[in-house]
Amino acid sequence: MTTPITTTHAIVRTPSACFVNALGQDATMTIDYGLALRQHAAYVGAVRELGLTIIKAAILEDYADACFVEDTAVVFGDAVLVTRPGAPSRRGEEESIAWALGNLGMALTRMLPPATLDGGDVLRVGNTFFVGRSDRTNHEGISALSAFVSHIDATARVVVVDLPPDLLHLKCHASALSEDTVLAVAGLALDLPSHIRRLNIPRSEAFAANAVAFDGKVLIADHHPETAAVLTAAGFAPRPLVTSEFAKAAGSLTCLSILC
Ligand code: CIR
Repeated sequence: MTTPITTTHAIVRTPSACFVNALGQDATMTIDYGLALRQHAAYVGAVRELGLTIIKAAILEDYADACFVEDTAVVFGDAVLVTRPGAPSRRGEEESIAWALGNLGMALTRMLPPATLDGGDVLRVGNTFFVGRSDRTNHEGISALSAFVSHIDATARVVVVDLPPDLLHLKCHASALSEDTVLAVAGLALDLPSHIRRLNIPRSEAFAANAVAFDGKVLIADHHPETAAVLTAAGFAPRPLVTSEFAKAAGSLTCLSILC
């Protein structure tokens, strides 16, 4: 059976002042915290306009990367795998996210050591889960994901994708636009089921492959005209958004929310 997915909410978290110390920054760049707050507020407004109810998780003063909530949970229907993030400095972020998801009545499964997995490595398309094996997501984390999904849906499939060392997460280069459509950088190897439609974008616009989609509307990174054209031609409504301060910390659009 395929679990019907009903998405109604988005969990987000405002970055705290220590966001300027977030992982993944290029030494030549500096995060402007005031601008990051404005961009985050615009992102939250755009997600709300998609039609989702916003839940704000507690701000964490001591966690530089805590705004990237996606990495702390994998949602499948009304069940959640609370992850153990791959970066040691991020462990603990998941507690307040688990609390928020539990408050929504979702069934929580906890990932235990030595497993690590970042939600940014998990691309769900229908009941197929592609998972990036990366610096953040290890073999045990993938096993925990497999156990979680098969417990919910015996027909669900987990497909491992080995990532090149320069790719932080699988979803840096692909994201789901609906239950049967994927947006991906051309050339990314994904063994998609035959009923899944794949929309390719050029490598030159790779950053835009990570898009937040709901109900036919798609938030994409600003200044990616070819991606916008591909989406429009396929019947989606792209909405460009500026998230430059988050990109400086290797964050893209899906990282900033958990749809549930
Ligand atoms: C990190 O390195 O963990 C953060 N600076 C960026 C996380 C981005 N998350 C995501 O793509 N899901």
